Parts: sequence; structure tokens; C-alpha cells
Amino acid sequence: MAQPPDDPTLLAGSGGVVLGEARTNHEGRSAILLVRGEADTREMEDLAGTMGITIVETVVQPGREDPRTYFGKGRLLDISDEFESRVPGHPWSNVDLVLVHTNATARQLVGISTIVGLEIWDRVRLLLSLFTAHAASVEARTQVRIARLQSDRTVLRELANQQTTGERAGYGGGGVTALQNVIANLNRELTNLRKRQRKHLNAQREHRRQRSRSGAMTVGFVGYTNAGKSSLFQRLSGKDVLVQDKLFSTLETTVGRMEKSPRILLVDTIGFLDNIPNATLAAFKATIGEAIDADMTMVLVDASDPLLEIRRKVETTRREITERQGLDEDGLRAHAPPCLVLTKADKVSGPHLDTVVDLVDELGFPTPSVISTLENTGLEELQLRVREHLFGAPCGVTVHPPQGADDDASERIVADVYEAGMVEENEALVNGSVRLVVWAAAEQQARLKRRWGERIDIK
Ligand SMILES: Nc1nc2c(ncn2[C@@H]2O[C@H](COP(=O)(O)OP(=O)(O)OP(=O)(O)O)[C@@H](O)[C@H]2O)c(=O)[nH]1
Ligand SMILES: [Mg+2]
Repeated sequence: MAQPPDDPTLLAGSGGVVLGEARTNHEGRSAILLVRGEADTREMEDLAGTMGITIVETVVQPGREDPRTYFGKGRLLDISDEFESRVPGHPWSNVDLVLVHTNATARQLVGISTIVGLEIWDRVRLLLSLFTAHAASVEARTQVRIARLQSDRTVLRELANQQTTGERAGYGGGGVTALQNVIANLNRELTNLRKRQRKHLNAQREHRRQRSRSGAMTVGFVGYTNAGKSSLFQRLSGKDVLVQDKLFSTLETTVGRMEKSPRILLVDTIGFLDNIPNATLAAFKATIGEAIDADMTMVLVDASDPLLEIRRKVETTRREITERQGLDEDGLRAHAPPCLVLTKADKVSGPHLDTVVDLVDELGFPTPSVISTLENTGLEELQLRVREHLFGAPCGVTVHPPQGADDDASERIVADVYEAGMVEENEALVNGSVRLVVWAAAEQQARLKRRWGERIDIK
């Protein structure tokens, strides 16, 4: 049997508990993947692939998970022996990581690690490492670190627990006390990080308040990771954001104005993935919330996904929105039917697209918009749809010429109309009036009418 690792950070899979910064680049590492029963391993392979980790072998054991060690103990011992007896040229010779195809419990992680003695990542740890590698902003780094420390803490507590009950020998000679110190340090860091995160969220909330006070409307992009959110954001706002064929390229929120529509702000943010445990997701909820709490929520779905996958993703996304907004399914349909956008239309055939459109209809969404950011199709229609959803149909505004010397100049009123919404046409008539076609929210229209009374007509 291999020696259990003394360093709790190795076990916790972070390197961050004692040593400060976690290792962030895992490019080029080799791993084996442990799978119980007949699970579909594609997602795990994609996640590993995104990080540049090669899975050299998938080891399958039929049957149900062992609550203590995931695989049966005997099988793990075999694997451990195999590692011990590696010679150059052995397919596992470069493997320094064991991936476990499940969201493992702390007990299982400790259990496997005790027997195999290598770095062990379950699905959550793989995700957290991926997040750590991709986190570019202070906001994202803070969130990821919080999620990571929380996850590490459960493992360290399990270790401490096993040592107290004598299930396991103390590590590094220090035993329980040393472990308690590590946990105490970790708690302190968590408190500080949470403070920083709160500050950031407050600042963000203030920004949001200011934006809405200025009459701006927000459109949030919500969808699974790799759906094409950032690509669409880039096309519609002209703002440069990271677009990559990788899972979780985006981890933070970016806000940009929709081109030609200065009053509409677009919100690009982190995507979804299934079965992320609540404790891990909690750190990201605030970020996703930024898009879900927008005036208009746009659900993006990759049209080139298989049908079953699309169904699952649409349903999960809807559930997330429903929970977040505190609505039941009926409430969601009645109040804010989210606009659904099928992306990557260039990748699919017409008949497949038709089937997807039918499916979306069956799932209770309004007719989806179909776009391709690659071929620039469907984008103008989508912009129009956004404007109509937020502002209703455009209205005709007539600004009458001043009657008396004390009256405001028409230019002043016209300038205020520009403040209130998006002006599409502006024409000076021979009788001295100005005719405008404007997209403006009802309350902005009412404000104009209150302010300018007889001088202005809105139809
Ligand atoms: N063929 C095709 N590919 C697209 C289209 N839109 C996006 N993609 C590709 O899909 C991949 C993911 O796009 P992103 O815009 O980064 O997706 P995202 O939803 O922001 O993903 P995350 O930030 O990782 O959650 C990239 O490789 C894009 O080039 C499209 O219309 N057609
Ligand atoms: Mg993105």
C-alpha cells in the first residue's frame, strides 16, 4: 500500500491551504479516470481536455459506489500496486493524478487517497481547478478561492475527524492540532475573502442602481457553458471579450452597450453546468444573478447539441431562473417568458433546426431566435426583438414649435427625447415641428409628457 500523503493540501487537491497560491496550470498532466458502473464520461473528458489534461486510461468497476472509497478497496489496492510497479514505458508512467467520476464525499476522497497515495480529484475538484486556471479578474479569483477553500475545509474536517476517532494516524507528526491550525487559517482567509466579495457586490449593486436610474435596460445572457454567450455579446456590443472553445472561458460579469441602442446594456457572464453542488455554486450565484435579474433574460442554447441534451439544458436553465426569481413555472410563463436564442445555426442542417424549434415550442417557450455569430445571421432580428421586448413598439413623437418668447427652444425638448429612449428617425417639418420615431419605455414616455405638456405629442 502506498504511503498516505502527509500534506493535507495534496489530499485537498488545492495546494492552497498551507502553501499560499494554488497551482493553476495543469496543462500536459496525465491522469487515469475511475468510473463506477456505466456512466457517460464525455463531460468529464471535456472538462479535463479543456485544462490540457490527458486521460490515459479509464478504469471501470461495475456496481455501485462504495460509500468509503468509491471503488472497492481491493480494486484500489490493485491500482496502487500498479502505480508502485511502474517502469518506464508503462502507460501510466507519467500519471500523477487520479480523476474520480463523481461528486465524491470528503470521506471518499480521503479513503481513496489513503490507499492510492496520488493527487485525487473528483468532478468538483476538477471544476474548481478549471475555474482557478481561468479566473482572470479579481472578482472571479475571489469567488473561485472561496469555493475552493470551502471544499478543502470539508476534506480537512474529515481528516481531523478520522484522526480524533483514531481511524487514521496523525499526519506530519503534528496530528490533530496541526490540522486544526490549518483549518483555523483557512477560516480566517474565508472571512477576509467574503468581506472582499461583499464589497464587490455592493459596488456592483450601486452601478446597477445608477444604470437603471439613467433609464437603461439590461439584457442578461444565460445559458450553459460554451453556448456562445460571449460571442453574441461581442457581436452586439463590439466589446472585446474572451471567446474560446473551452468550458468556462467566462467567469465574471461584463456589461456592454448594445450597438446603436445606447439605452440597452448587455450582460455576459459565467455559464451553467449540471450537478454542481450548492456549496460550490453558491460562490458563483451572485455572478449568474447579475444576468438573471436583468430586465430581459435571454436564454442561449447551442442548436448543434443533440436533442436530448437541448431538452435537458433548457429545462435546467428554466429551473434556475424560476428558483432565482422566486416564481413557479406558471408565474415564469405569465410574467417574463424568457427569450430563447438558438446559437451556432451554421453548424446544423435545416431539418435538425426545425426539430429543435419544435422542441423549444413544446417546452413552452416563445418562438426562438435563430442566430449564427460566425455567419452574422439573425442578429438584426434579435436586436429588434430585444428593443420591442424592452420598449414595446416604437412611438411617434411630435415636438411643436415654441408659441411665446418664454417657451423652451424645440432643440431642448428634442434633446430630452434623446435622453428618454432610442431615436430612430428625426425629421424637421415645414410647420416648424419636429417628428421623431422613438423606442422608449412607458414610464419615460409619461415623464416626457409630464415635463413638456402641450409642446409634445406621443402616439
Ligand atoms: N460555428 C459557430 N461557432 C460558434 C458560434 N458562436 C460561438 N461559437 C463558438 O463556440 C465556442 C464558445 O463560444 P463562447 O462565446 O466563448 O461561449 P460562452 O457561452 O461564452 O462560453 P463560456 O464563457 O465558456 O461559458 C467558441 O469556440 C466560439 O467560436 C456560431 O455562431 N457558430
Ligand atoms: Mg463566455
